Amino acid sequence: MNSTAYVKHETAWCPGCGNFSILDTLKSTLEKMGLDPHDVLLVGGIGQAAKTPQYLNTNTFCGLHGRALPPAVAAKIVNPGLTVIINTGDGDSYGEGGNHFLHNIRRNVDVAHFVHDNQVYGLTKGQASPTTMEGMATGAQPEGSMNSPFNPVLLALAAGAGFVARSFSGRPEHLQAMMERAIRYKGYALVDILQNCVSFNKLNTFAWYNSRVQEIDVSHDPTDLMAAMRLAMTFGDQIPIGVLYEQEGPDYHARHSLLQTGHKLVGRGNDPAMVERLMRRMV
Ligand SMILES: Cc1ncc(C[n+]2csc(CCOP(=O)(O)OP(=O)(O)O)c2C)c(N)n1
Ligand SMILES: [Mg+2]
Repeated sequence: MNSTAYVKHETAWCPGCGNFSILDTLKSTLEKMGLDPHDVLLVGGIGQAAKTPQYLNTNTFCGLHGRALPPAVAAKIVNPGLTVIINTGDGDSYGEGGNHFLHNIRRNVDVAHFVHDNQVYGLTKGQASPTTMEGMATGAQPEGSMNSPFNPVLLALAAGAGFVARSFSGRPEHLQAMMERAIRYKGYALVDILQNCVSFNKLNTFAWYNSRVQEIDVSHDPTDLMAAMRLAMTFGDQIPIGVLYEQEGPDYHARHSLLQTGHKLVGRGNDPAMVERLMRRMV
């Protein structure tokens, strides 16, 4: 593979944004894994995080806000040879896309989902997201967010996700290891990436995360769901980062006999005469 294959494009992010490190780490992970750009599909929704696919020259699709997962899993289902990676924000995937998040965990299509969790709506200038801490004030809610946040990694574990990890944009080596394991995992894999937003989140700053994140001890058994849940619930003075949970199980393709027997849309011949016959039958 040509190591300069993943050329980056100029971004529209603020100087100091955690997205730069996530983009660089994604690029180096894909290169380290030797994945050719034509075998990779990056999917985003809408938001600053969701622009990530637009900044690397591979196959990309940016859909609607909250709706990155449906086209991503559809592409993987019909083209199992693709490595499908989703880059979205906390608002995109935990807010407006909350239902797609929950139900695609159940579907377990083999995709890697990287949520850039800056605990705020960045693109739209600072409204509270589902992970915004209670009381956090921004220009959009000067009296502070009045809702309780939810815990995305705990939610993913409760919904049955087979791979759940947490990382931080300020620890690129750690992040690269998490990205690689998530891409290699056969099934839906979530990496919740804590990320600073210099413009709209003045509470959860780089220093705030940096002084709290701690790599999970090697003694942790990632197949132990209850231990994973305890680590997931630790989010305060200490924030454990690493693979919380990893358990093998049948993915979407393995559960569907038709897909197992090699049926796929990609590569299938195209028969315009058959389409015409079908159309005639409908009129
Ligand atoms: C259907 C729809 N609803 C709302 C919006 C407005 N909108 C665009 S991005 C966004 C929030 C982005 O927040 P997040 O996903 O956390 O990404 P960030 O910008 O923080 O990276 C919202 C509400 C939209 N474009 N489309
Ligand atoms: Mg956000």
